[in-house]
Amino acid sequence: SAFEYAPAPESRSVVDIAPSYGLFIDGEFVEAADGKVFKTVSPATEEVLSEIAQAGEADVDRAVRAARKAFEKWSALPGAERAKYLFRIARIIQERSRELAVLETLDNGKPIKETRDADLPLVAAHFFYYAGWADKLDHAGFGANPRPLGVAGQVIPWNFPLLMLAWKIAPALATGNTVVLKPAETTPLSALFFADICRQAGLPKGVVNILPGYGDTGAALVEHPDVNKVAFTGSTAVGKAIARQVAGTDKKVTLELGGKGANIVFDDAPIDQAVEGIVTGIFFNQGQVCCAGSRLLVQESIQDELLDSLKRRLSTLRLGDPLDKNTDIGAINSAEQLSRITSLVEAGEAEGAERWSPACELPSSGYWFAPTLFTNVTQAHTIARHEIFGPVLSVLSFRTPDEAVAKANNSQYGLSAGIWTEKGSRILAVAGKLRAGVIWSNTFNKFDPTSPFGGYKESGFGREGGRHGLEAYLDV
Ligand code: TXE
Repeated sequence: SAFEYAPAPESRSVVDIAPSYGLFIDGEFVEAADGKVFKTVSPATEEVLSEIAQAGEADVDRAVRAARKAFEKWSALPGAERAKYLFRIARIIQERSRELAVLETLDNGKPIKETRDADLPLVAAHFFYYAGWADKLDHAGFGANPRPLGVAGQVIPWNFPLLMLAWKIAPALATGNTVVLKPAETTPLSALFFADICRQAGLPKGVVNILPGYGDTGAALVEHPDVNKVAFTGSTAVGKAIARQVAGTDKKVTLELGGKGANIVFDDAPIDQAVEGIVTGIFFNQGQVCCAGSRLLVQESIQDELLDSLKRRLSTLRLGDPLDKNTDIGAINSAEQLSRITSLVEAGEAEGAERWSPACELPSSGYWFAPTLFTNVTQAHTIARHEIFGPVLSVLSFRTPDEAVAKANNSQYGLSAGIWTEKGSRILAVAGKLRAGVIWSNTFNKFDPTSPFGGYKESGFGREGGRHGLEAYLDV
């Protein structure tokens, strides 16, 4: 039977959510030109959190104009001056991190343990890191005096709302561009709080504009003739549509799309450590992670032992109130995402894979999915090929390193992979053959602003993070 819960009132009161929010254009919160609004709900309870202005084409135009006007002065500022604003923003994020973590958990459904210990520290770290580059662009290896592109139109998803904002906005501002950003329709709140932080930091008007809305708002932004650079993170289908939309224009584009990461465990791997890495790889953020290790490739000789340990570990995971500090598995972000996960899991069962979940009660309201493991999976199965974007792990086995590499690379995607072995030489040999943008060894889902992130194949192109992340925002 399902259980009822009320979110812990104590942590809920950390953040003050207004009943309604406007669009953030030219330094002001304003209504949409056509007066349209939509609601954002807590996926854990389905409680309405706030009513949000929904940007239409006229608002996109207004925001792009504001960004264009601001670009003249912002791009002309000495890098050291831009750095001061970015450092200020980074410090305010740190100061307000409790509030932001609770807000993000409410709007997204992910456990507070994650927003507090992963999302928020990384968000601040990205602003600090790119603040440091702002006055050193001549030394970034792109030749003397690289120039900003102009107005960046940025469209982000709902799985790491504030972190994706940081990945997009920090390098854009450091390099002297101005920004119009569209957050995802299910998670607009942290971007609107960020707008408030920009005001608090005294950022000049128009440098950052935030336009909540749906896909049509994103498409209008991508389409706008005065947008010089498009940065998108989201589904491969929309990424392809955007690539078609900008084809033949002078817009530069970077796309960060889906994945089907292989987590490869060799027979000499430290099993306990590998089990932790497998769990982090697929259950972090309920598996709604583009670089999730959603395919476990395990060497045949240790498969039984590893699966026993993994099942024992999964039985200890706590699913429930995302605001509870002990929660490991929170809510799925939306009813739509839950139904996508459910239908892919049903396909897995229909095609003959064996489904297993630990005993686990799901709350009676909100969007929830139990941690799920599939064995007897073949490479042809839907659940081995499609990005599920949920807490669902498909287990496959291999005998030799070459077979592991072949199976790992047998995907339309190429975003991430993990290698678990005690042999350093094997890590290097296998990593060299994997077609994936990010490869972890003996760990998974570790992020750092100094390191570039991005995909091979249909996982997209361009890199975010690190020195490479600057290049996407510069004419060099
Ligand atoms: O993505 P969308 P959805 C994958 C994941 C998931 C699936 C669908 O597999 O199950 O995509 O998720 C905006 N022009 N990823 O439907 O639609 C949209 O408003 C411009 C992987 O949520 O791609 C939102 O802001 N923008 C992923 C953003 O695009 C458009 C993260 C992402 O939404 C648009 C999310 C259009 N035509 C989902 N249509 C990752 N790479 O991390 C929608 N949008």
